[in-house]
Parts: sequence; C-alpha cells; structure tokens
Amino acid sequence: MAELATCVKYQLPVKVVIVKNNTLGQIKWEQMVFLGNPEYGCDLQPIDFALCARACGAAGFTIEDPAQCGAILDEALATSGPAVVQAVVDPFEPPMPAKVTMEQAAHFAQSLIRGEPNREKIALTVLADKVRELV
Ligand SMILES: Cc1ncc(C[n+]2csc(CCOP(=O)(O)OP(=O)(O)O)c2C)c(N)n1
Ligand SMILES: [Mg+2]
Repeated sequence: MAELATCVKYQLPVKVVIVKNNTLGQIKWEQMVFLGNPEYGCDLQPIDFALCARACGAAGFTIEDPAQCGAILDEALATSGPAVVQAVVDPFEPPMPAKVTMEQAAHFAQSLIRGEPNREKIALTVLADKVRELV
C-alpha cells in the first residue's frame, strides 16, 4: 500500500488486481493437501482494499458478482492514474493441482477428518464443483 501513495504522487497508471479471499490461501491448502493437517494460522484480518486505495487518492473498485467482472475491469483499466480492484473470491474453493495424486487426495481427506475448522463449507464447495463439472 505504501507504493500506492507513490503511484498517486506521480500519477503512474499502475493497475492492481487483488484476489481477495481473506486468507493465505496457498499456505492453507499446502497444510491440508501436502501435510494432511487442518489449516492453522492462515486467516487474514479482512481489509477493504478499495477503501484503502481511495484513502490514498487512487481509484478503488470491488468485484463481488462474477457477472460484473468484465465491466468493472474495463472501468478500472480506463482510469488514467493508479487503480486497485479487489475481486472477492470463495476462500473455501480448493486450488487442487490439475492432476491430483492418491497421496494428495488422502492428505486432503485426512485434514478434514483431523478437524479442519471449515470442513463442512469445503466439502460443500467440492461437491458443488463436481456437480457443475457434470451438468
Ligand atoms: C516474501 C514471501 N513470503 C512468504 C512467501 C510464502 N508464501 C507463498 S504463498 C503465500 C500466501 C499468499 O497468500 P495470498 O497473497 O493471500 O494469496 P492466496 O494464496 O490466498 O491466493 C505465502 C506466505 C512467499 N512466497 N514470499
Ligand atoms: Mg489470499
């Protein structure tokens, strides 16, 4: 965020897109899929990055509805100075590798069984993804 103030000062046309899941997502899924443990210490204090951007004098945008994604990105890219776009995404979406090994699948299951705090929401997301793939 400090660099954003510099961008505003010199009116640099830097556009930043933040994929906002309020968590250290990669670390969380590594803990689960590589180690078989429930997530630990990954959640971040949620920050309204669009508001922060505006407080610095930059343009700030929020994408919450995927249908609005294109229009909001167009608007952000059309601004002359710096702009920040925060794109709100589902923190329970597992970013699994394209090819999941048996070991990774077993670790994933193990992390849920060992008491992953969000296991119901994660299981529902995985199920919804599978259904979406099939229909
Ligand atoms: C300077 C630095 N510190 C730590 C890491 C280790 N690391 C890799 S991914 C990650 C979490 C990133 O979280 P976020 O930026 O919210 O992205 P997400 O995985 O949620 O999409 C961390 C801490 C790193 N790559 N670089
Ligand atoms: Mg994150």
